[in-house]
Amino acid sequence: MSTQSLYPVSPELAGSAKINDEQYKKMYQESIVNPEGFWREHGQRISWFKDFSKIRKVSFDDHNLYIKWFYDGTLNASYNCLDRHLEQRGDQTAILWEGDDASDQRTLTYRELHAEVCKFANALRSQGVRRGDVVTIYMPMVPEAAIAMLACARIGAVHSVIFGGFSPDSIASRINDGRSKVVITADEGIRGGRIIPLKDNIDMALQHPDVTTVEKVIMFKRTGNDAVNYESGRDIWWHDLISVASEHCEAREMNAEDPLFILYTSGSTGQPKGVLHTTGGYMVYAAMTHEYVFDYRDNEVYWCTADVGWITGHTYMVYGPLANGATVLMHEGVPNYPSPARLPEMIDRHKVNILYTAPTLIRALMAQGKEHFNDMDGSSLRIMGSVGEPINPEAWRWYHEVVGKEQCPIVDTWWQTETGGCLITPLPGATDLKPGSASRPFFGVQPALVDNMGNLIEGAGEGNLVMLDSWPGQMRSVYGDHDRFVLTYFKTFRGMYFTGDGAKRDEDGYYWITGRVDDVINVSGHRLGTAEIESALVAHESVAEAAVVGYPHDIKGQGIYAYVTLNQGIEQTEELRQQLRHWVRSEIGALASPDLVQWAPGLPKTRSGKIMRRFLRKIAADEVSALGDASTLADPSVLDDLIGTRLNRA
Ligand code: 6R9
Repeated sequence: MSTQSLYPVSPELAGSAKINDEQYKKMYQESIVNPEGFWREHGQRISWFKDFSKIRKVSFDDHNLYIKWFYDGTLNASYNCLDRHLEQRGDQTAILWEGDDASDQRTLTYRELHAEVCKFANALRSQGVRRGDVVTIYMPMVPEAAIAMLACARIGAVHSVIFGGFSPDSIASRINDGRSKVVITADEGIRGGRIIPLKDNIDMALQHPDVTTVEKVIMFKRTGNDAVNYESGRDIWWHDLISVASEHCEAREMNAEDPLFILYTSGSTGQPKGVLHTTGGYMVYAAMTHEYVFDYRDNEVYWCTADVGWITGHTYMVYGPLANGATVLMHEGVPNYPSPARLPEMIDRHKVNILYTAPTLIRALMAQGKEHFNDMDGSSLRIMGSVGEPINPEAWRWYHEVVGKEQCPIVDTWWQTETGGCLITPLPGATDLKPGSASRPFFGVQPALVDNMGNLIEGAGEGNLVMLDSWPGQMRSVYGDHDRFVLTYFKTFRGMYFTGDGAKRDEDGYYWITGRVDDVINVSGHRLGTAEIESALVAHESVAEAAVVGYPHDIKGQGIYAYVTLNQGIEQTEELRQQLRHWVRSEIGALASPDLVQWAPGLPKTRSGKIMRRFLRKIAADEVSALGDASTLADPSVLDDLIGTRLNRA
């Protein structure tokens, strides 16, 4: 890398930040050489009911796999986010909320948030929710989403948050997998001026014949639309429940390894899996990474634009910042609605110090022009973050220059639902930045690159990204299917955690994530399995076969390109193409709807019938001049046909 593309740590931050480069190197070294001592100390950053004496018990051996952290300690996650702050910062704002319509503003102090969580925790108990029960949360971005999560944690129930963009079918399979008895939702949500029929979606999901466990649906009144269905006996209004609930609710003493939540995420095969996180290690890791990665300081206003339905919304909007006593800005809508000026306006209105967002938003803002930022003061802003997908250097520079006025370091944080918190990330006072690189590992994290045979690659090079050892925030299992956990993450490369990503490492030891190496695509930072979309497509009566790949998309990072073979006698019409896009939207959710649908009379297959996706990826990317060796295809002529009718042309 040339030094021109290096953005060194500012002398001011090197002097004032919580961690400078020298400290980073020293602490990183210690975390690897003496993990027991390192984590014994840092485990203390959260409050324990009963202190731990055991630090870690880990084996990545696929025949005998176990991962435990702080495992004889007891604690409560909600206590850590609320009770322990009351004395010091009871009157400090915990959640600063702005509605989709900017005239809607609400604040909750730590004391108020604590009271609301206690009331709702009692309400959940009154509905029969017990320790270990899975509670499904399908909520808009309102403080009650966080209240619901923390209330579950308070009584030892396990929350399973479903992103508001998922369809009734997707909700049904998640409820079913978790065997939830209680669902928490709202009448409707509002996002970017559009109404989201949350309760209608839940009603439809519950009509699904497979869904038999749900007894109660708790509904928060957001819009107050009278037309929303209310089924007496099953449905209960949130406000009715809390109006009779006590503000006193002791936080339940949980073991460090008791489950805290499940979050569904897509992989390369099958249905989305329930990533299981436990309490102690997750909380330590969430709090610690939030403090160091954002150089978070007391009393700062911190804004994470992620939806609570994703892992970023869990770790860096709820658990990490609240454990650290931060003031969290929560926004109901999207940061570029009603215009791109919404983002700078919100930063100035709330004097935001730390902004954490996604490359797809930056690219969308970039496309709309920097003039929307002319009136921005921006002087409060100190640190900016990026997450969800690789950030291209152009977007990085635009973010740095236009949003950060060249004053704010960008932490490009690489991590996954499975990792619980950031694994590869710059630290603002320690890391010289290279646009496009997530840079170096966080404390205790041991990334490595391996070739396809599993051989370690030393020095500068490129390969599959793996982790050689555990960190406290690591997922512990796939809910209800531990074998799938072992198979998915620990069998590809024996004795290592496989991330599913590819990466390069440069001469300085910086990591550059190149993207997924499996059949997962990343659309606007949302993970989707191509297999899920394919199975939705083939479930349509007109479709015989489908293959889905990602292709480069200016705003979304990747778009969804579907090759569809229709059943005999079905006509290839524009109408059917639209129908299929809508079909996938209703089967999975709008985020999975294919951008491009190409009719494919045949798909490139080997003689044994395996679809050769690398050809399909190249055609979708409009890279047709060097397709590579097609001699193993059963019928190489299908390629000419697909190339001839390809849809994404320069
Ligand atoms: C936190 C989150 C995980 C996948 C991951 C990778 C991609 C996330 C990234 C990044 C490059 C970054 N990814 N952050 N790629 N640079 N800074 O996004 O979790 O939804 O599970 O997605 O996202 O491919 O494997 P999740």
